Amino acid sequence: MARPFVVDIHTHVYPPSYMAMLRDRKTVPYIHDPSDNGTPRLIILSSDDDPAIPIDQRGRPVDSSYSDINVKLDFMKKHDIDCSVISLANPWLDFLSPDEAQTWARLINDDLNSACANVNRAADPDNAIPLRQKRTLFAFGALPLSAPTADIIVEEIHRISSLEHIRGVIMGTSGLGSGLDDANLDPVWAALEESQQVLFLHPHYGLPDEAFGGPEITARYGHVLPLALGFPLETTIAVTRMLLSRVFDRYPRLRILLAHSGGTLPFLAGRIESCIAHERKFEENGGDVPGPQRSIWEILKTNIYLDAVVYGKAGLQAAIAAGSTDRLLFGTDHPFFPPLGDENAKWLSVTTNYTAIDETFKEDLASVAAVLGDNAVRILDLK
Ligand code: 5CU
Repeated sequence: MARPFVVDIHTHVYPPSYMAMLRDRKTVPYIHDPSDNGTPRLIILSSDDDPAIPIDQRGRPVDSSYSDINVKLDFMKKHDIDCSVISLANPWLDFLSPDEAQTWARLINDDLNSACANVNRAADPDNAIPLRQKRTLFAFGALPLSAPTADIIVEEIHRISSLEHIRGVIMGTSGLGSGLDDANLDPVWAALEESQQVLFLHPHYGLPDEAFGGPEITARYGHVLPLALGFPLETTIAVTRMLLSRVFDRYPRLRILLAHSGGTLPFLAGRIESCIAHERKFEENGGDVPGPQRSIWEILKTNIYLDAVVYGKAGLQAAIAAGSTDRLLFGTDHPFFPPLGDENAKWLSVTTNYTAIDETFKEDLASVAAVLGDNAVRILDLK
């Protein structure tokens, strides 16, 4: 039987222009070049910028895997990935001043589109080879969320709809700065719905250190608490705020891909639904605030797609039970979570996700193929 076609929909880059911008900065997010010419350090999470840690050791090493498309292609080859839908990594353009957001969004989106075009042209100069027989790239664009008006964001959504290799947008949970239940985001939801672009929703901000016992405790365990728990809860909270503010009632055709299998959303959906059903504030229960009209269960099956970046069968089963097999998409989170030992080895962060898919579907090879690539081809219209 032929090997399944594999699409990685969760794989990040910092284009060289973005790396240069981070190098010019001295506050998070920034890149620090050690004075001894050692490997540059990437300081992107607020917990990375701990003044108690010498600056040459803060954050994490940032090598060419973050920005060099050839390194991405090598990684794809090594892990049998045929097609990647690359996206700018966090914190995207969130931190830019209002006057520079639009320029950077255009630059980054054009850079991403050209990077895909160059790779795709090199793989198939005459565009004659079927998608499944070559190694290709597509991309999610970035949005100028700090722009002075929502019109600028809407304009970029429409502009990138016509870029050949862009297949949606990636966005964090802060929205315009006040979260995703902000009514000022309505024009953005409307534009995404109208263009039917997939919104890849990804965490960055995590939870305050206090949620983990304070900054000392967070620092004691490195990235484990912010990444293992802060990221998934951030996503869960963001989507729940969208639900409660009735975004999905107003924009019932939104298409949202949630990172890390939806954080904890599949597992907590029943509890969220139950708390809504028992909330006296809502009109349905005698209060004066309109509550959400569509259930989270329905939204999980109609508006939401989940990636399969959850590193275990239990998480995948929750994602399938709450969503469905045909809405689940393979991803790697490259270049984050590289091997800490032998750098030539296959990445544990990738093989664990492959194994979880195999263990979940066993002999059901059609479902394996769907999650590994066929769903992405259909949902993102890859061709
Ligand atoms: O390791 C990390 O900090 C991250 C990150 O920042 N973004 C991401 O997508 N994955 C892991």
